[in-house]
Amino acid sequence: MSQIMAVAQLGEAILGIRASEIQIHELESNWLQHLTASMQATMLERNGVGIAAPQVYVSKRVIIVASRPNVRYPDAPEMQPIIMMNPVITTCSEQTILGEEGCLSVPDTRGQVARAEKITVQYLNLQGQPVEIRLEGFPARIVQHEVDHLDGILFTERL
Ligand code: K2U
Ligand code: ZN
Repeated sequence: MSQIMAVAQLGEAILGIRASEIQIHELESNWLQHLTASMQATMLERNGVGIAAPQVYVSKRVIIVASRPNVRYPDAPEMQPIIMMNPVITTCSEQTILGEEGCLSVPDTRGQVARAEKITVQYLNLQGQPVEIRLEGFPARIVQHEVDHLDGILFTERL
């Protein structure tokens, strides 16, 4: 049963610290399943295209990436939400692209942020298996925005 969680707002300490890695023994645990289900419910409730655990007051390296077409990115791909544990961006294209971003933790603020156009990201899935994928465009932007959250960085610091 997943519930909608409160979302930490700009200025709250949890958004400014580095989140801790998920330990192997935590994978496939009940609380992690509940956390990710509740993160997803909260993200959808707030019309987000991504969310990071620190935003729901859990300082752990867990993110959800869920690109879908929206008013700012009408040609964004519709993708199944990807749950990533301990994500690491292993390659970044030299080319960056400016794009509009917002944040569930920074209400009523939008800004142009330069992000790498293409990235490779390695992570553990909920089954604890290592996965490596290449992303570009809006999904790549979302991953970079969410991994920033895990490192205590908000998009407003990149404007
Ligand atoms: O992490 C969050 O606060 C969720 C953001 C994710 C995001 C990442 C990159 C670019 C834009 C947003 C929310 O989805 S904010 C709502 C939103 C959705 C689409 C485009 C812009 C803002
Ligand atoms: Zn954000």
